[in-house]
Amino acid sequence: MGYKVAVIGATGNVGREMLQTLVDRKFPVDEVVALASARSAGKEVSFGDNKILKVKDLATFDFKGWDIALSSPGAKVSAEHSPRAAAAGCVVVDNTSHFRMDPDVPLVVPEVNPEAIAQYKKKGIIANPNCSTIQMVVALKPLHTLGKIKRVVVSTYQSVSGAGKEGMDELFEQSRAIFVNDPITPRKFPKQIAFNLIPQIDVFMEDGSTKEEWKMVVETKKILDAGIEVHATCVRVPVFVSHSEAVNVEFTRPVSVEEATEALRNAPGVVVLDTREPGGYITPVETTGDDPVYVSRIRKDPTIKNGLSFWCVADNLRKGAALNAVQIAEVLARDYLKK
Ligand code: 11C
Repeated sequence: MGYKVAVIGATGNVGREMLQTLVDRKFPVDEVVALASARSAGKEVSFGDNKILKVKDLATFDFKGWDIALSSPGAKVSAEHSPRAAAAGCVVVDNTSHFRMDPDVPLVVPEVNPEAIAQYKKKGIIANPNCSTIQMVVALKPLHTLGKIKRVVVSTYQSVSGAGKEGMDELFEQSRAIFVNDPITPRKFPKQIAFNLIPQIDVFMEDGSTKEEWKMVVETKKILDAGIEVHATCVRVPVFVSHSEAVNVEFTRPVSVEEATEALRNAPGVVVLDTREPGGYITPVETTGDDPVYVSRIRKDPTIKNGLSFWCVADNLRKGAALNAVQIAEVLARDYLKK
């Protein structure tokens, strides 16, 4: 017997990927419903190769009798509808930023803190972290076990798909416009993104950091260890899918490159590709559509006492969003909602 699963925000980049990931991972689904705003109701989305789902209106959908909702609409929509679904007995895995820092909502990356899922009983909601945080903590976890991390300095190179389909359309349209000499009018992004990069993701905070940078700090503390200091610079780059990160780690004790590489090689969800020769590292186009968090360029940082740097790339729509949500649903199904 399987589960009745609702996918909220089913017409978006992440919603579509959630439907595909449920199929790819053979999640035991008895029935699936695709939900979105009234504007998208009636549209069609694929569920695997042979099934088409007609999108239903989220606002009028009754969640009674549904087991799990994978939710990725805007944060405001989630604020209203995730608690409504949870109140009807449907456990929500919420991919928006709205509930992540709520102390009664677990923020989960299954390779890092699966035990936190048990706290879903408080509100019936589990939060899926921000994509840039997810891939970083998957790589940091085995290193933290090895040498207790004190501080992380990270620079991100984030693809336009993090800003949704509109972000992808804007990169495509601006790239085309440049070749045919058309004028460029930024809409989704604050400046030209084609053949450029933008050191701003999300809104500015009072201290001069951006909200994306703030998320990496507070989410890492909540998921991995409140004692780890994080300093982030988040940059949008003209790449369609997959986020990359240059990560610098300061440990409490010495950790050799060999030890770190071995720990990363044995870590769940991580693939090390690091041959120290031209092309012996991962790039974003190579990870797109793939599940693992890839790690390359592992090397010592001789400028601090116990320092190590690495390069990390993952598909932001899969491990950074849909896959992580489905993995949470798998733990829920296996350990808490047995059928
Ligand atoms: C981006 N990381 O690349 C963002 C997208 O808090 O879930 C995901 C925003 C979030 O723009």
